[in-house]
Amino acid sequence: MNFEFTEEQKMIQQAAKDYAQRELIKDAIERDEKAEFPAKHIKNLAGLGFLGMMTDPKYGGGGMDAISYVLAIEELSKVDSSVSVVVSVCNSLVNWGIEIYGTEEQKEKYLKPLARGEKIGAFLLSEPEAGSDASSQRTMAEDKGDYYLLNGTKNWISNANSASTYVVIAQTYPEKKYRGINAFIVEKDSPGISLGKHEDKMGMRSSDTHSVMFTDVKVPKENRIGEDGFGFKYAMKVLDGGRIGIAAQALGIASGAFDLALKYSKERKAFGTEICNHQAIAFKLSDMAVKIEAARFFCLKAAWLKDNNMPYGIASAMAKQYSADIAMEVTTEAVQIHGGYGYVKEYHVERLMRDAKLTQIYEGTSEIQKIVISRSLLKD
Ligand code: COS
Repeated sequence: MNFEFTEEQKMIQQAAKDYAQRELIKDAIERDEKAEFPAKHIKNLAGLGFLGMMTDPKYGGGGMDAISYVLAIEELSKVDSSVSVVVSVCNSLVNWGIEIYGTEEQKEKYLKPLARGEKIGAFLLSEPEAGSDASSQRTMAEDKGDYYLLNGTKNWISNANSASTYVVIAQTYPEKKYRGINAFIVEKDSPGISLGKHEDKMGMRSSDTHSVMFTDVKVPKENRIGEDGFGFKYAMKVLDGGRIGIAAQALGIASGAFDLALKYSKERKAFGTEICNHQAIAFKLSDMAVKIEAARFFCLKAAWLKDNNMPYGIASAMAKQYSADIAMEVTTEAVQIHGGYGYVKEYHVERLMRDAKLTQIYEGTSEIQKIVISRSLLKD
């Protein structure tokens, strides 16, 4: 076992840290209040190569490994998860699947601009009645010969407005259930696509979340990804990797809140001494640090398995469930350590606590991760 990062991994970690601590922090509170998409930062991060960091350089990406991805997402998420979610969705939910399962034509036309960060992607799986129960797709993709006709509604779509390239999951043969589902690359400006209102969320407020409606949208046959009926497995495989990104995001939120709580506890005095000298606070800090370190190991192990072409679906489910759950615990304690100051916006921790909640919900709730993990335990 080698716990040392390579020079390249350390460089990427530092670049993400520098950007987050110098730039993202400046307007994070304001963006959260206004629920404003961080367009300027996404453009800058795209320029630095983060949106396609894991994609093969042959297709315009950075060719970096999943460990580097975890390190970068953690650093960005210490400050603003509404930004890191764009990096995660583009790399894991959109680029990776097209790179692994797409045709050369699809990679040329769609993956290259995505990997170069010229375009943003979105992944459209969830529906009003198919969130956790992802195989109950109601969006229809009717086979019309040389094109598919898309009709239906997708919900809770990150990057829905800012993306140009959608990957849409839809049902073609309802009688075949999950074996009838397909995945498609759909251009957002196709006639028949309309957006619902921007969701007014509790946390990650400046990420760009909308519902998306499809009315008789024509999708060329050549835009289907993989074999006919591969869409559900495609979505599951893509989510296996996506969950590493969200686990790293939860880890970042927790460690960002911890850093703030540690600093505050060394400055704030009560009963004649800095509050970190009170055991009630010191033990909280210790518990938080242990949980964060465990989450970091989970995230890095899942990434390492992926980098070494070993099965990583269960490891990523464990990483996501644990990291998301401890992010909620750690951010709650960070607010507690700050006392009244923790409850006001200026100190950032209340925002991190609100952001943490979403990591227990999206890309598979904590309960869904337990289904994935327990099924693997009970198999044979
Ligand atoms: N990789 C590859 N194949 C997978 C897979 C994975 N990670 N998970 C399931 N499959 C396959 C199964 O092997 C099965 O195929 P076979 O019958 O050929 O063996 C098929 O997919 C159906 O699997 P299963 O019966 O387990 O499907 P379920 O409907 O029971 O759903 C869960 C399984 C709950 C795990 C799935 O629906 C899920 O992940 N839900 C959450 C979705 C989610 O994250 N939503 C939020 C979206 S935000 S982008």
